[in-house]
Amino acid sequence: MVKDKLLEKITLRLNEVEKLPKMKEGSIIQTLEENGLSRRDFMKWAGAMTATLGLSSAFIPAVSKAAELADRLPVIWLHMAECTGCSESLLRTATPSIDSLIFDYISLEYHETIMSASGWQAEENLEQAIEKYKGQYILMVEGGIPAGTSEYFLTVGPHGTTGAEHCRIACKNAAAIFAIGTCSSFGGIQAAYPNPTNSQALSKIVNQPVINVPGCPPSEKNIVGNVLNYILFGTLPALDSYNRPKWAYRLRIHDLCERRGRFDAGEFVQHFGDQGAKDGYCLYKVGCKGPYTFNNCSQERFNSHTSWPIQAGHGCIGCSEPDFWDTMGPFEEPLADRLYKSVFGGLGADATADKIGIGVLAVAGVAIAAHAAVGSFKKNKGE
Ligand code: FSX
Ligand code: SF4
Ligand code: F3S
Repeated sequence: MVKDKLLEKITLRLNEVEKLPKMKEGSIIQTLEENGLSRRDFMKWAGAMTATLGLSSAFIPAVSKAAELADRLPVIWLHMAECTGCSESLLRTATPSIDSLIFDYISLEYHETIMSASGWQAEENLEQAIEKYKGQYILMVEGGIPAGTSEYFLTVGPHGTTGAEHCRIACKNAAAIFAIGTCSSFGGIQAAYPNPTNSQALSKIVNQPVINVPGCPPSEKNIVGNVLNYILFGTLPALDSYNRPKWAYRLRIHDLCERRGRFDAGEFVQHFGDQGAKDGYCLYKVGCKGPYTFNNCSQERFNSHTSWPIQAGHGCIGCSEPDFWDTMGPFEEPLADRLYKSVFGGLGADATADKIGIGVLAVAGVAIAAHAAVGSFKKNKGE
């Protein structure tokens, strides 16, 4: 019943979006075919994306339709203080994934990395895009934003307009605003202590709702999924207390980790390069912050779904959490008794990870929870 109502709502919304003028030549299917991908690949992708968005298989046709209509909603993408890793992760790939091809297919009206215009012409393009698509465009902002009396640390274009001012102007007429990457969501590395440029999150610069899509960088699925989600629903998705869409950030890395069985069995890498590392043991003792980090990396992975940090043999460094540069380091040591304040607040993440363990950490100063204690007990016994 609820499903039918939702499907009906989505169908109405997609019909409305379909009436908007088409802004690209050809179709997404043609684009995919030109890149050696078939309709069958596309439907397989739509199935996976539907599941990622937390929808049942009854929604697959709607999700594929939303992808086909991705050229109807103009996107303006601004760069602030950042490394451009977010854009790069999506765009620079030898074998483009369907996600990155869909991103290509989206009507990117303004994106400084990939457009040919520069200087006055670029400024003019931005002004025109904002004017022409007033109230209709999706705004994506990448990078931290120097604020307050430090605004001038970031000026963009020949007028010397500050980054913060660019954001304020572009946000004013946007239909939806996404902070792409941890820098734009929470300030990022620029905001790490002592934050010399007073870099801030986009949500601190504007008084409008901002959907945070953190990660340094976020996966291509999490970026494209947000566009599709907006096409499907036309409203804000359900968000957690850090304004991250729950469909992507509701679970901890630790909950979805392929090494979780090793954690539960007390099998830990003690040093990089040891036998445990070769055998895929848990990386907690060499600094993994998966128990404190909310993201879907193990499911979506990076570089066209190739791999993700833990699969590659390094612990999660907590890159989708606020202030992770300051609070999660040193990256190759456990947090031990320095507890990280998660979305659950206070001891939340640790409490669910292992309450007893925290007691052990605090009292004995040992690096990990009861699992670790049991693990080393077993090991010693074995030895
Ligand atoms: Fe870089 Fe985007 Fe990190 Fe920041 O990412 S990948 S520094 S989140 O703003 O380019
Ligand atoms: Fe995976 Fe890290 Fe949790 Fe170990 S601590 S199970 S490596 S997320
Ligand atoms: Fe970042 Fe951890 Fe994923 S470091 S990329 S949130 S595994």
